[in-house]
Amino acid sequence: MARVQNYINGEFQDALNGATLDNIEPGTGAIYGQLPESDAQDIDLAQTAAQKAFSTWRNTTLEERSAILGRIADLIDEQREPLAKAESRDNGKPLALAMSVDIPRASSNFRFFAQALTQFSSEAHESVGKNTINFTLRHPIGVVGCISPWNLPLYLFTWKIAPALAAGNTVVAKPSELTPVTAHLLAEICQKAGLPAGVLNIVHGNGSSAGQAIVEHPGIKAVSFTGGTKTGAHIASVAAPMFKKLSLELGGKNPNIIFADCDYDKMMATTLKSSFANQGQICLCGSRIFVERDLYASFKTDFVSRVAKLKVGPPSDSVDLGAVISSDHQQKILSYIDQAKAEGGEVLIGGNTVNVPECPNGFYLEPTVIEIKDHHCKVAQEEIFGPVVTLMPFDSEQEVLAMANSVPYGLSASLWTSNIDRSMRFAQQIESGIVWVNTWLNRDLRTPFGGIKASGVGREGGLEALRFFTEPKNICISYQS
Ligand code: TXE
Repeated sequence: MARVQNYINGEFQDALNGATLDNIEPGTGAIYGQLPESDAQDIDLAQTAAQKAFSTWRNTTLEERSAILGRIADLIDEQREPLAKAESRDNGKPLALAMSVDIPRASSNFRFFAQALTQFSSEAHESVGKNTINFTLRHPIGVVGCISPWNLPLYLFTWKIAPALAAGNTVVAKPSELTPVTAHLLAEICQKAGLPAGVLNIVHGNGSSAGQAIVEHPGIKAVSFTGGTKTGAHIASVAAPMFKKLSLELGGKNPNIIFADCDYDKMMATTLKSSFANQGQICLCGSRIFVERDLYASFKTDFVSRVAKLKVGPPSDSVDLGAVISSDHQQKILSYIDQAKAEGGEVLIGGNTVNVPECPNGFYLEPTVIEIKDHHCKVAQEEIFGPVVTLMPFDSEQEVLAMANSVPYGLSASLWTSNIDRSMRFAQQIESGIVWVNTWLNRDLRTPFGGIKASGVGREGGLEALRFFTEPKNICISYQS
């Protein structure tokens, strides 16, 4: 494995305190490397470098900025295979998924914002009859913090960093301590692409020390965070009194609502993915499946028999599910399955660890379907973030809408129907930031991305992200006619 180091002011270095954390490979359960266990000193060093680089980077022409970000995208494409292998090993996800989704999306993030920055413009407002013109400048904020989770490591890391850099900010970024490797490889790519020293600084370490220091640092003016809802609430409590700009992309407990008039084959193939892709560790997974009663019995039989065919195994093999991220997470998921049984849920398939003979200590779990009687049960209300879905029938639109909206979260929802009127009624009333009709995880990077309720605050994506990473300044000029 590549030796993971901090990347500060264009140089690779260990944590100033010399401490390291072990990096565990989910597929084998073995320690396979170390990463710096950085603390506030390293964040301060990174912030100083970013502050120094800011005045030059913000004045770098749009063409030059765009060219550098475009080169980063090209280099990610060139190194797709080694990056995908590193991501799969570090996270436990199937290699094919990293090859087809994670790494291509990381390069798309850079390419998209390399182009978007050349199209970003501000507004002018002429106060007609008052001899006054207003125009609004959009300036970069300064040094910003980007903190990302382990489930889609390079995908989500670049989803924050690319717009922050495109808008002219300099960045102090921290990937998850559980998946540091592709962030380290990204630093090498940025160096090669000619990103000036100090513009992007990557610091590794635990959330409670390195992450917390980013949020607390008075010289880091905005924080973009993706991760758990509890962590998001804590970050808000630290950052809000400092009046930092905050974008919080948090958990989800998304409904997948299936009507009898849907395109059955397309729905079934997509529902398998929306339930179990990335071992169910995507905040957009449709973990609560509701099926119209007329279709319920046949759906249940077909779905369970399709789930039975999913292959779980070492992420480097041709498998549908690899390993979950950690032993702790595996135990947490299993405890939810126990809780579901205690609350009267029936495990239709799965529910156990998987013994993979060549990797006996890996963190493998069976894809699990639980039939529930009451949508208020814990397993249908709390984010499990694993290969576990609940299944329940419904009789009417009103009933399923009430059940769908009954959770604290509001990130995304999927609806399967051929009735356009119904899809519009749902889209209007469902409490979520994203609604997919007859599709799932279908993303156009120009569209706003984010949730409501406990799923977060603010939007990422397209111009929303460039607006987040800039501060508007209105200039009002009165003139003599
Ligand atoms: O997230 P954390 P974890 C959910 C999912 C999962 C749960 C916990 O339910 O089980 O979150 O996952 C950093 N100040 N999602 O433990 O702890 C941390 O180091 C600053 C949803 O990984 O929130 C990491 O880089 N930073 C999700 C990042 O925050 C702190 C994706 C996320 O860690 C910090 C992943 C602090 N005090 C998990 N504490 C989604 N919505 O996509 C931690 N961090």
